[in-house]
Amino acid sequence: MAVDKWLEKVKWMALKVSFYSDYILFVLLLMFKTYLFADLTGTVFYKYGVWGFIKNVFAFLFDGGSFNSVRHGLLMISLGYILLLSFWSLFFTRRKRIYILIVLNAFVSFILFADVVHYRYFDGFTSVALLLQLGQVGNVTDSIISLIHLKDLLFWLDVFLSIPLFILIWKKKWFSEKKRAIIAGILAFMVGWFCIQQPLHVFYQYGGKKILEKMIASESIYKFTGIYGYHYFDMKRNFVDHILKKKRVSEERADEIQEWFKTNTGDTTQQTFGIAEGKNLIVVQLEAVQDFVINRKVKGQEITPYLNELVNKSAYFPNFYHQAAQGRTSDADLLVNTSLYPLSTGSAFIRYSTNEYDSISKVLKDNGYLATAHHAFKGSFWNRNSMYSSLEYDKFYTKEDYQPEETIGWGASDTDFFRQSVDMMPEDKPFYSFLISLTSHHPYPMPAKHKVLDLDSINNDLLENYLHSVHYLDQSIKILVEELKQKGLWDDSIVVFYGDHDAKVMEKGTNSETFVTDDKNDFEFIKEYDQVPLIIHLPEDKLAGTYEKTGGQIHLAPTLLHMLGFETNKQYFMGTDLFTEGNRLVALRTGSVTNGNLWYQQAKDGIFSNGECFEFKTGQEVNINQCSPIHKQAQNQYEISDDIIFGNLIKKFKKE
Ligand code: GP9
Ligand code: MN
Repeated sequence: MAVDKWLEKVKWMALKVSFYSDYILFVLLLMFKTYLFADLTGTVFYKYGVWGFIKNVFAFLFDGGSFNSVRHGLLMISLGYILLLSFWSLFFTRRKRIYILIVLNAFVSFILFADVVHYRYFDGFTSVALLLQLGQVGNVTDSIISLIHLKDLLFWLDVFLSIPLFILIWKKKWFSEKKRAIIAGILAFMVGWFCIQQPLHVFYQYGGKKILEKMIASESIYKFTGIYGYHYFDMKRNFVDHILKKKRVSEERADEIQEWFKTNTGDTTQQTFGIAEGKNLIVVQLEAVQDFVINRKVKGQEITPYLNELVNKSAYFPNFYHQAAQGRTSDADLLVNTSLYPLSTGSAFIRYSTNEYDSISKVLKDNGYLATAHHAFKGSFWNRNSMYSSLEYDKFYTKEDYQPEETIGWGASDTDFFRQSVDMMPEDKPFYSFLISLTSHHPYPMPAKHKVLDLDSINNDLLENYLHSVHYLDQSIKILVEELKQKGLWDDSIVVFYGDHDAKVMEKGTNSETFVTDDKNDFEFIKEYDQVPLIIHLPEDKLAGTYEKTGGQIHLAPTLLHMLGFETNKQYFMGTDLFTEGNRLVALRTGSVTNGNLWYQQAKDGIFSNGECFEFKTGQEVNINQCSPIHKQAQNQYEISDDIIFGNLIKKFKKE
């Protein structure tokens, strides 16, 4: 009797399970594909092997109740996303549900497959921005085909196998099951929700929220949330910026902005216009190099002996400022190449990479130059793959293109990077090469053999390491210039060096403050904090000298293009030529601003009257109201720049 009852129960259970078998199979298949994805890309939980992967899913059952292995391996969160993606299919009749699951499976398989192929070629995963730019990529079909491996077909096998099933269900009436699984659907949703929220909650405690907000690198999001989570956050970011909170700029405002450009920019100077006509342009963005290292000695040793020599043969701007904000390196890049301000939050490279921009590369390309960008790091970092496609570089050389003999810190040593970049520069054609160095990246770890200066007297580890790495960079720049000379490019090019942003080594009240400011007044600290060197070398050392006037990264594009003999009044560049008369207005994106006579220092709370106003030359504090006009000017400029980016106005202006 009891046996019969049990048998009944088992039968009942089997029936239930068989009713959900399609859904269970769907979840299992996608979990397998999640693993396959990690395996093919060599990321996160590939190290477990298939068994290890499965064991990890259930580790919480044996592991003293701990969910850690599940969380760390991103299994729980991936399962959560699969459930949330599909739970609603359970609200349909079984026949429809199977159709839905087949389509969802094909859709996810396609995304995973595209991600694997993309990862092999570019590092990083596909994104909404990259999909929107597919048309601009040019003909890469051949290289895509060569990147597909046989094992990738595993993503598709079940999709193909499900096609006959699809037809079968379509044709056979017996398969049309009318029952719905509402409760199971709600349950799948709740489990999915928990599987996502629980690990996210833990990640947030380790600073995950910031990483998710900034979305600097697709891989770091993936490490937090798995591949489905990454796509979710990428889509969310795009949805918020481009649909939900899209800022519409009125026609009137657009006209007002165009008017502003007519009266405020586009001036040229007889002195430098066309001074380097027909020459190449090589721009080198130096990671975290601040101006205080130039001509600075410690116990008689120069920190940057080579740059100190170079400033004497070049146009050197000691009162030059970085204007980068949260987007750091990418912001400096935006400022220099597009002459627009960075956004106050996030990076325009990430949030608005598919916009139309005016840029050095575009102007030069239109005039027969070949434009290349070089950075020996992942192409997906700061969303450069997408942004550089918008800036229309002919080629972006990334980590994949360099074979460093030595790696330091984040990647290829600057010496290797510079040497190999020179090899990549074209022989004929005038060209524009934009190089971004990397070795001197915070926190500046340098191998002992590169710590050649005696800096013990400084008594500040971070600052010492920083100076060692800047010294190393200085010597790499020497090699770069020698290589350029050897190739006959030094006197055939404008070569520009500038620092991308502050180095985060200056801290008030510590010996780093005294080191940098030489015990001068408070204003010295403020000024030095964002000062980066600008060194422009022209063939035959033309224009060599020290230019004390103020300037910022936003002014470089018009300055350099004018030297090459190109007018910029048709471009929407917010900066103006650094060689025209007088000081330039330098608005830092922190809200501080100078015009060379006054310096407005923004308070942390952003309230104007809580800030400070200084006389630029003397460092004397003056009445705050004196700074009101430059503060207003800066605010006006940020608003114009933001509207251009939020409203993709350059595209609109160019169409008119
Ligand atoms: C990495 C490099 C560093 O690609 O640009 O970026 P940062 O952390 O300085 O913004
Ligand atoms: Mn940087």
